[in-house]
Amino acid sequence: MAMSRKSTEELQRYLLDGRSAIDDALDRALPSLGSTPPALHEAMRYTLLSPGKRLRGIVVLATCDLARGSREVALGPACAVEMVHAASLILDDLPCMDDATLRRGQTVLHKVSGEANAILAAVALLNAAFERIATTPGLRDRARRELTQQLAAAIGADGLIGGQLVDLESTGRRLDLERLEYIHSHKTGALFTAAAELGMLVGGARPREVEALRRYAKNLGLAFQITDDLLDYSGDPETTGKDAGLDRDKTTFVDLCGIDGARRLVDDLIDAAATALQPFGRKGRILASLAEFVRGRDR
Ligand code: GRG
Repeated sequence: MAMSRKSTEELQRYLLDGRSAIDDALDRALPSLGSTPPALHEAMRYTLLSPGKRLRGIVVLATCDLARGSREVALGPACAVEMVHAASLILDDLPCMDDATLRRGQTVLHKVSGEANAILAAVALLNAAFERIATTPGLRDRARRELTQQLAAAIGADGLIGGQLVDLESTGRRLDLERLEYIHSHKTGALFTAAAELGMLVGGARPREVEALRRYAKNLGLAFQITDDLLDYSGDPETTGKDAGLDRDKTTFVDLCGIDGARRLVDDLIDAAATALQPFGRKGRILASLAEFVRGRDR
């Protein structure tokens, strides 16, 4: 469904504000350049502060806003999610994984700092993420514990790491739709779902709201990955800021469903995400617009 001009403008403003609040908070969260050891801090900042869309952090802010939580408090978990995401990009780009050359419009970290420093920077970013959760002011003990647990679970064997491993061992093999969905709901979807869960925990959402927003995030995360497959197939590196054609040896949604079939799948998932928001009425409009943005994204 095409968005009205008013919704588009409102979302653009929300994305700009959210991105700039998250960028500032990320900058403040890390030791400044030149801190010891300088090479490590340079490497951490290189990927973390490069121009990402900050969509996962924005999902934390938007789900917290929906539950009428404090934006100030939500910025801590939003930064944590973006730190985990940046760590995963650094590792994913390594020669032993996707062997990428371009990320966020710049040369991948391991080609600038060497593989060893890139791996260390990724591990340091993961630690910085949990430090954020531990030090975010204004959280009750129970919420802090649950935030820690949700984020750890999203990264682990039943999340990004598990999905990535199955993705790597499936390279060069023909997969069916069920296995492909497993890979992507873990490798990509898990962090979107965690982002929504973190935002709801900060906002103190009620169980029925949590259930609905989990459904929203699950559909959004998978739709996001399918649009990523489409962009790998036909996107423009000038616009996406990353290599095209890296999925050449992998089975993608485009291989299994064709371009039109993959687009239809995205439509179905975005429609399901919008349906999950219906109980919230107008309060859910930013998240609904965000889903529309994912449907039409070119970067
Ligand atoms: C220990 C955190 C950790 C991970 C280890 C390497 C790995 C396991 C998982 C890889 C996960 C991964 C990179 C999935 C791809 C997700 C994806 C579509 C990334 C692109 O996201 P965008 O477009 O990127 O939101 P920007 O640059 O805008 O942030």
